[in-house]
Amino acid sequence: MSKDGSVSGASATERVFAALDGFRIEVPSWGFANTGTRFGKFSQAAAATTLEEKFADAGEVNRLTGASPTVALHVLWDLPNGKGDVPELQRLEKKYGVKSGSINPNLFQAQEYKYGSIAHPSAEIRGNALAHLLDSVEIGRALGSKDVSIWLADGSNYPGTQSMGKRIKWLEDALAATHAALGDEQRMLIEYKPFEPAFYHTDIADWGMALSLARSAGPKARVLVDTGHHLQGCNIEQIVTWLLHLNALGGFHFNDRKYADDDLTLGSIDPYQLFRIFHEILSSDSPSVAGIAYMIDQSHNLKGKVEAMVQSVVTAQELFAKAALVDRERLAKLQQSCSLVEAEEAFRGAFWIDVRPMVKEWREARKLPAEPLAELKASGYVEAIGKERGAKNAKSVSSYA
Ligand SMILES: [Mn+2]
Repeated sequence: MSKDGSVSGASATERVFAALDGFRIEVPSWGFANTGTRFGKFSQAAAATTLEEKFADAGEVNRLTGASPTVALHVLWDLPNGKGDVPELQRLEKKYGVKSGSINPNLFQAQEYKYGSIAHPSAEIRGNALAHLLDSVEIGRALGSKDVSIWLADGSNYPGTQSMGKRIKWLEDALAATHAALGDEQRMLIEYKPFEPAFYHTDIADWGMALSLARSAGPKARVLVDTGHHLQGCNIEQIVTWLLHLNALGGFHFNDRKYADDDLTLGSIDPYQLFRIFHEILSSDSPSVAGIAYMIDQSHNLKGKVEAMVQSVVTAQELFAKAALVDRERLAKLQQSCSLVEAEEAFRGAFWIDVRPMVKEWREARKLPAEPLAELKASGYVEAIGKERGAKNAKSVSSYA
C-alpha cells in the first residue's frame, strides 16, 4: 500500500482476485469425524462416521467456498481395505464433486508400532511398516492423487532406551524404498514434529531432519510444514523461507495453537503468523512455490465440523488475500534503505486491511455464495445431517478407559 492507500501496479481488487483464483486448500477427511483429546471424545450429532459422509461434507465445503476441491485421506480410517476401496472412492468423487487428495499412511495405531514403525528395532516390523507405505503409494497412484504425506509417531520416551543413530539409517532405508516406488506424477511429503506422542526424542523432529531425509530419499521428496509442529516462539516463516530457497517445500498442514500441537482451527489464535508465512511464499521466486500443497489439518473438538471447516477455508483465503496486498516492490526499497518503521508499517498495513468486501466481490464474480457461513446456515445442511447421523453418533464411545 502507498500512503494514499492504493497498491502500486494492479489495483487491490485485481490483486485479491488473482490471488484467490490461484488458491486451493485441501480439507482432511478426519476433520469431519468425531475427535477427542487424550481424556475422552465428545461426539457430535452431525459428525461423519463413514467415508461417504466425509465426502458429502467435503463436497458441501467446496460448494460453499469453491476453494477446496480435494480431500486428504487417511489410509487406515478411510480405506480399511486398502486398494480394494479405490472403486468406492471413485464413486464418491463423482457423486460429491471432490477428488481424493493426499494419501496419509497410518503408522501409529497398530499395536506392533508401540516402539516405532519404519524406525522400529525389529526388521520384521520395519518391513510391515514399509509394506504399508508402498500400499499407500499404490493407492495414490490408483486414485491419481499427487502426494503421499508421511507423518511418523516414531520416537522414544526415555534417554538411552533407543539408538537414535541406528534409527536414522532405518528411516533413510524405508523412505528411499518408498520413493523408488513413486510414479512420475507422485511426490512424497515428509512431516516433522518435535515431540508427542514421544516425549524424549522424535525420529523426525524438525525441518532439518525432514529435509535431510527428503534429500536422501530422492528428488520427488519434499518437506511438509505443519504449523502446530514447532516449539513455542519458533519462527516458522523463516523455516518456510529456507525450504523455498532450497526448493524443498512440499506443502503445509495448517492449524493453530496456543500451547502445543493444539489442533485449533486455522488462524484462530495467531492469524498474523499465517499472513507472514503467505508473504514469504508470495515474495519467493522458488520453483517450489507452484507445487505447494496447502492442506488443513485440524481436529477441533467443540466447534461444529462443517462450520469449522468452512470458517477455516474462508480464513485462509482472507489471510492469503491480505498477504497479496503487501506492496512488495515498495517494501523491498524500504528494507534496502533500512527504513524500519516505514517497512514494518507497509508490511503490517496490508494485514490490517479488511479484505472481506473484496473477497465477497470475488465470490460473487465467481458465482459462489457471497457469505459461505451464512449460506451454510441457511441451507439447513448441518441440521439435516445432524438428524440423519445423530442416533449413530450418540452411540459412539466417548471414554478412552
Ligand atoms: Mn499434520
